[in-house]
Amino acid sequence: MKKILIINGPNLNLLGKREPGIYGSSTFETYLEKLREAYPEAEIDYYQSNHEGDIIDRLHSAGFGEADGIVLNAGAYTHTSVAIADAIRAIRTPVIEVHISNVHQREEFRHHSHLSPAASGIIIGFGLESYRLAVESILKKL
Ligand code: CA2
Repeated sequence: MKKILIINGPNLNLLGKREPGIYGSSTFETYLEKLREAYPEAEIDYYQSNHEGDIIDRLHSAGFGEADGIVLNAGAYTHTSVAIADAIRAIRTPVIEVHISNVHQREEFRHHSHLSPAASGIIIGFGLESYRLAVESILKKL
């Protein structure tokens, strides 16, 4: 069974609770249940942290064999974190960068990602569906 790890970064624990106009009204936990039902052939693990170093530690622990693919929404660290970009480069497991909103329709500071050059692929702007598309891409590739 293919193992996929989804990592969500800062503030994404608030999904479904605040700003539904941008991020939708579903909690990630509810969405994850549906995702797991849609892909019974995959083991989908989930990790969320508001802390940069914890995200890096999880990338390291999953990135040398534990996971076949990682789906990462690093939240605002996307636009600031050279350290997460280095971690993506350091591990063996391919990382797909995802964003719920279309960051290119938003403020200028969200247009740049430190992570994109290190990621295997990028999926942006499809709402929570971005995660499913990333899972699909990992399963198709393997
Ligand atoms: O669109 C995305 O997925 C983002 O990664 C979300 C980040 C933002 O900083 C990026 O530019 C784009 C913010 C996540 C905040 O999530 C919230 C969810 C509900 C309520 C408040 C914040």
